[in-house]
Amino acid sequence: MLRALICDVDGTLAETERDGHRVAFNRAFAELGLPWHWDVPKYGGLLRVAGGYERLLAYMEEREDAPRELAARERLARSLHACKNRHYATLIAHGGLEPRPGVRRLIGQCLSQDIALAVATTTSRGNVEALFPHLFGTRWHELFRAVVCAEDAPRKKPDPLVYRLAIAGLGCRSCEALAMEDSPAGLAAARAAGVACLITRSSYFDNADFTGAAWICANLDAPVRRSNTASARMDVAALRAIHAHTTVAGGKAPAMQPPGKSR
Ligand code: XBP
Ligand code: MG
Repeated sequence: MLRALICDVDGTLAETERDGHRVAFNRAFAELGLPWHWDVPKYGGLLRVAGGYERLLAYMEEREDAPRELAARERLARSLHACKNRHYATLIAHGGLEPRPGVRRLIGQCLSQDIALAVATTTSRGNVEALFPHLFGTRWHELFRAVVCAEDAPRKKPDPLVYRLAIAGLGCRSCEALAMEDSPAGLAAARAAGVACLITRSSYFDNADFTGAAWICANLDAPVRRSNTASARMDVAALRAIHAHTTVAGGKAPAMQPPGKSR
């Protein structure tokens, strides 16, 4: 039986990567006087590395003008990351990010129909605390039974740690939860923790391979049609139907996928 929905943040609840973190990284580069710039496709490639700090270190590998010594690189990455997170919070405060379609609706429906909510994210806690009041109001803490962030799970996705901690925080079994993700690393993390996973495609992972997902949709307002349910949009009935027909251990992908990728 479905008891909980575990939500990824970046790319899933809002397009935070393209319109938030990427923009904030570029402001941090400028603030620290670096001639570095991540355009939309460049940042897409860098997303193969989970974690903003780790992403900066990976980028320095390809830069001639990055510090040579590892310790100096780490110092610079720490400064840039802290600066980026400040710019990210400022950007949100100025109304730079909105929830993706259907996010607020589905969260509300889950709460009114006894589906507990948790967050499982690779992003830093400060970024969640900056974003969530904007997405869900100042009492957002009351919506989520567990909020697991980078500081809690230092081994980042695709490692399953963040999902294991979310399951523990929820107090349910992994087979009683459904994950909601937008990336292959997130899908792998959820599945490795024994949690079936619904994919809502974000701009950066529009064409990614999501074999093994319990369901794939363009966004939460897209129609859901499958043998055991037909909903105009992703709702609790659809979540329950998708969950009921999923076996993570068996690793089977659904036979059907809704057409279209409109967002
Ligand atoms: C999110 C991440 C994070 C964000 C930036 O992945 O990988 O690193 O890009 O946040 P997911 P930080 O959506 O799979 O959780 O800079 O705080 O790392
Ligand atoms: Mg994500």
